[in-house]
Amino acid sequence: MQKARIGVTGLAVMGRNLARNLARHGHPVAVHNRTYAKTKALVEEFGGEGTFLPAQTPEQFVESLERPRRLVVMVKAGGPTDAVIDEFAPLLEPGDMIVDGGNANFADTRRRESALRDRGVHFVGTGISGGEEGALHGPSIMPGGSAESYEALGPLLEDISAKVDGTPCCVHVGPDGAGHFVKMVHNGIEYADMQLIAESYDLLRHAAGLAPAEIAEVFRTWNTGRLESYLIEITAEVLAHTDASTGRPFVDVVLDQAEQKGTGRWTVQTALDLGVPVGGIAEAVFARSVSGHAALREAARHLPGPSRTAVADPGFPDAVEKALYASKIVAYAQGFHEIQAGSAEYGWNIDLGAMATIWRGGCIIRARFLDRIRAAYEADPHTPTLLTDDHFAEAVGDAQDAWREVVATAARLGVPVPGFSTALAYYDSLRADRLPAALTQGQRDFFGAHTYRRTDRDGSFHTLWGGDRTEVSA
Ligand code: NBP
Repeated sequence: MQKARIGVTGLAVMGRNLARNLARHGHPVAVHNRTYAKTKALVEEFGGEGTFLPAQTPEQFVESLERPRRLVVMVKAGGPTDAVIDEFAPLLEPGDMIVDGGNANFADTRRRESALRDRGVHFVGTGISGGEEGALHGPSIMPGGSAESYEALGPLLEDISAKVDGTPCCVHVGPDGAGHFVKMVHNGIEYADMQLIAESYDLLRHAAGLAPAEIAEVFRTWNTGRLESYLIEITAEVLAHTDASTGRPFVDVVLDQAEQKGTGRWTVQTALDLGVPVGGIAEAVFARSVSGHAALREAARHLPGPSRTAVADPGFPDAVEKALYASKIVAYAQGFHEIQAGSAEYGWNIDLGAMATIWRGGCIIRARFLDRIRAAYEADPHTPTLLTDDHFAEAVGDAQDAWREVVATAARLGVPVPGFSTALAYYDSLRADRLPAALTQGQRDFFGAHTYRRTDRDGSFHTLWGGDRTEVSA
């Protein structure tokens, strides 16, 4: 009986396309789904694309895989993933691998990896980005798990991943939950990137007074320069689109309430736990949240705003481009800081430059810009922030006047730019000689005797605020 090199269980959009991608690359692939109809439909529709071995039961599926078994799970994250693991794990033998390609929380992945390790089964939490198109034509793949499992899986995953300049967009990220952690931060950065683009659109529309079709042209121009990216490209497409039933710009007939599935929120929650400031990502998550609070917005709609409503400066779109580029550098610097902190906390030893390399293709945030980040980490793998890299420092330095002007204009005209503003505040906080945190420490010592350190000598101190205000060592 012919054996499959790899198997995919869970054949909704992602699993089906991943299985087809594997088959198209000449890898015999076993396919299974809880409901057999999906398996049958896949083989009937796409059987000609390669060798598919359909299985009706988990036993048949496991039996059809060559050893060590490579079993990819592409089901809904959360409970369904646990249910599938519980179903398949008893059928596996030491050395076999379960690859979870869903959007799992990295903490769940760590728990699952540890439980399966005790049984000798490798659990490989793997981030896969690029949506259904990416899964079919080449996604960006972020596998965690053991180095040993990557030896058996890596060549297959690299084969089906996107390629940029011949380099696969797939690399072993690190042990246990490292792959899903990095995928989570990737999605958080994606939220920030989308929010900054949305603010740029809003400014061009409501501050510069351009129509959606005109703004589409601005984005098309930007896409020929340093901002070139998949997200800028599709922004131009969406803005140029006309609604067929009304003849109005498509963007004007879409309800302005953004949804989210959770990875952006996890990125922020995790950043809070790690003590990493990721304001750009947090504001993006909050901006979606604000948009969704319909009753709150309705109640506040009558609140007064500024009387001036537009700018006349023809150079404004160029200034917005600069503000967007600078804010984007900040958001990515924050995301990479979070990966650096997670890697240190969990002992993953993640190569940050390699993450930028595998995000250059296949995934939603793919962009020319990522090559710059790769180069920055190549120049200094331990740089505390991308902002001090020569290229980025110069780019932000050149952009800063325009960036400040854009944020000030937005404030004057009442256009909300939480992403631009928080990015600028972060930049100014990092470069400040002195922060008002000194005052905060004084207040904390005053009301809670929390103590403070001094600039001129070592140790911790407390001032006797309720007494004669002398200072004592703490
Ligand atoms: P869904 O997330 O919609 O999940 C549907 C699949 O899960 C079906 O195969 C379904 O089987 C199976 N399933 C469920 Br639901 N409960 C199950 C259970 N208790 N036991 C066994 N199977 C169960 O599919 P998707 O959109 O293809 O996404 C798959 C994974 O990839 C998710 O984790 C998702 O977060 C992740 N992801 C998705 C995208 C994207 O663009 N869609 C991008 C990146 C990552 P059934 O057919 O029998 O109901």
